Amino acid sequence: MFQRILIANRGEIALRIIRACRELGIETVAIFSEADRGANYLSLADEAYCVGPAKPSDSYLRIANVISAAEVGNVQAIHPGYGFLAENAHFNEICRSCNIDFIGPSPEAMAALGDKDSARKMARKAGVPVVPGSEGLITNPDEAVKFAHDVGFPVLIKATAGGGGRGMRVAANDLALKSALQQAQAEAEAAFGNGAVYLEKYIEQPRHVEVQVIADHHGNAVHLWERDCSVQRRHQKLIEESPSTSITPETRKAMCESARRLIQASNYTNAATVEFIVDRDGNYYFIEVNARIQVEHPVTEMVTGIDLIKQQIRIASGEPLPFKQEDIVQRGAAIECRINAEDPQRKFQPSPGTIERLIAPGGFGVRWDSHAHSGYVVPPYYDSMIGKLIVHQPTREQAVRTMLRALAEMRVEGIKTVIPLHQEILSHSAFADGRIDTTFVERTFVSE
Ligand code: MV4
Repeated sequence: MFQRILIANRGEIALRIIRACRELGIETVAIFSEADRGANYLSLADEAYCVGPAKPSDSYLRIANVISAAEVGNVQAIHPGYGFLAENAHFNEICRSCNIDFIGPSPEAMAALGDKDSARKMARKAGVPVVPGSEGLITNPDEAVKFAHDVGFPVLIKATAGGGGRGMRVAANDLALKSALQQAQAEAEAAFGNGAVYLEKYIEQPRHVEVQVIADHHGNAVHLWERDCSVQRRHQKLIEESPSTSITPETRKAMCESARRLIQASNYTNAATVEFIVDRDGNYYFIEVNARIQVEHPVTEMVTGIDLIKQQIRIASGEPLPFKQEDIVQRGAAIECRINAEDPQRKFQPSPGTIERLIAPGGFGVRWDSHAHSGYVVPPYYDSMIGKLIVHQPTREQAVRTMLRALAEMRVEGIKTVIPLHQEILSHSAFADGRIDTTFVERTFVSE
């Protein structure tokens, strides 16, 4: 097992990893930007080094600075958290060349599944349903039109280097497709340095269901069931839950086993999330793999009782998985609300500044993962999430009630948050009935 690791991240996930390490008896080295200097969670690490100015590209994303901190801090491994360098195969490779274990997949597996076209091919090979679409990359307009006629309009153009909704374009007819194709290629080239695109049939009002998988270095891969992330706005998830209300028990089994098979067939190790969309007829289709721990991992931890961060660290240090697939039970219902410093009344504009007063909820079935506190200053430079409120109860109905009780207890003064929106969503009959898809928030709570 490692004696000392560096956490290449900030905020709640840095704190989450520090906590796991403390319980494992592992020393931690934190990093911070000038904007995060003096933050309380940093004092829970054994050491902390400044990696540069506030701007992410000058600090948390600056590979040379992060590696320098790891060398000075004399660590054996780096946990990247989510965002920043977490899915950067180049950084991953540099860690390897510096003899530092990257707590995540190999650079090769990361690159292979990070490229959407290559991930799609691997999914097909592993017998996982993918959205009907082009066999591979699309290079000319005639090819695009041919595939669109095969699968039917509307179609979606996706950048193979994109992800999380970036680099997508819908087209409804031949003419629109030809011009959208050119635009999509140019945009992808500018945004990702890779203009390659492929086509999929456009699935209308899909639900977003993803499967957590972990794999060790001994050929074992298990899934930890699914999370439903359909409650989102502009590709920003707001609420995640497990189990999903969008699928039947048969679909759940098939989808989770599909995800596990894909990860195992890809020689992938550590934590992965396999994303699917579910159409209105209940068919599920693979869309992409996220090669990192995700924000919403606590939902899975609550229903399975498995600490995913500790498992990531144990896997990276070479330990075999301590359980088999049949040991992993999805018990009860868990829901997570992301608490963002944003003003839902002003188009979700970021609301940074001083939290004058913060009172976090507690009690049976309530978990609060956050680095924030009374007097904490939310910096304007990073993601606006100040914490995650997670509940776990025997049934979904009870979990909703506990979440509403916890949200009502919570006090955040000095900044705006999305708490009022969460209260509206959780009180809505469509949410209670599980009638939610990825368009629900924008259709129901317009605030343009
Ligand atoms: C789709 C789709 C409809 N049809 N693919 C958006 C994020 C990226 N991971 C894939 N996404 C989508 N792919 C086809 N063929 C609709 C979406 C989509 C979406 C997916 C998951 C969660 C939220 C979403 C919001 C809008 C669109």
